[in-house]
Order: sequence, then C-alpha cells, then structure tokens
Amino acid sequence: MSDQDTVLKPETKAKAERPKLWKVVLLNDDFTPRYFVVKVLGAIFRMTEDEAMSVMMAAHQQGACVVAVFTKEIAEEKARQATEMGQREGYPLTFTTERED
Ligand code: TYC
Repeated sequence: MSDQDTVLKPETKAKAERPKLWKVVLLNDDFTPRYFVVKVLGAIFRMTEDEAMSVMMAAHQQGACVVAVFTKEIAEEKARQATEMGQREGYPLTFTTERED
C-alpha cells in the first residue's frame, strides 16, 4: 500500500443504548386505609384487585414495595398523581421514584 492509498476507518457501530428505567415505589404509612391504597393502585397503575392487594400488603409488611418501572417522566407523573389522590383525601400515602441500576 502506498502513502496515497485511502484507508477507511472501520464503521463505528451505533450502540443501542438501553433506555434508563425508573421504579415507582410505594411507601407504607400507619394512616392510609388498605382499601384506599388498593383503589389508587388500580386507578393509576391499572392493576387488578388481586395485584393491587399483593403490592399493598408487601408495602405494609416490608415498609416499601416497587409498583412498576417506566421511563423517568412517566414514573414521576404516575408517582405524583398517585400521591395526590391520597392528599385529596387527607392521607399521607406516598409514592417515590428511584432510578433502576
Ligand atoms: N399500613 C396501612 C394500614 O395499616 C395500610 C397501607 C399499606 C398504607 C400500604 C400504605 O403503602 C401502604 N392502614
């Protein structure tokens, strides 16, 4: 190969980035009635009554439970709406978001 030959760079592969996901976490408290937590999980996270009941009981017994994972914006919006449903009734029900590792 002479000095004038063109050497092409190997094509740089476009890496498919894994979209970052955020967990919505339900926190236990001593005041919100169980039936109301189940109602919020059904309304905001589209859970069946059985699914909502087992997530609610997991948070009740362990202190917190992951409800679902979404993109950041959706996780934050769902956590906000779900927390607001409790606030409207005067309950301290809290949903937070956490980045998934
Ligand atoms: N601990 C509440 C009670 O005994 C029920 C409850 C469960 C509240 C889960 C919040 O995330 C929660 N009434």
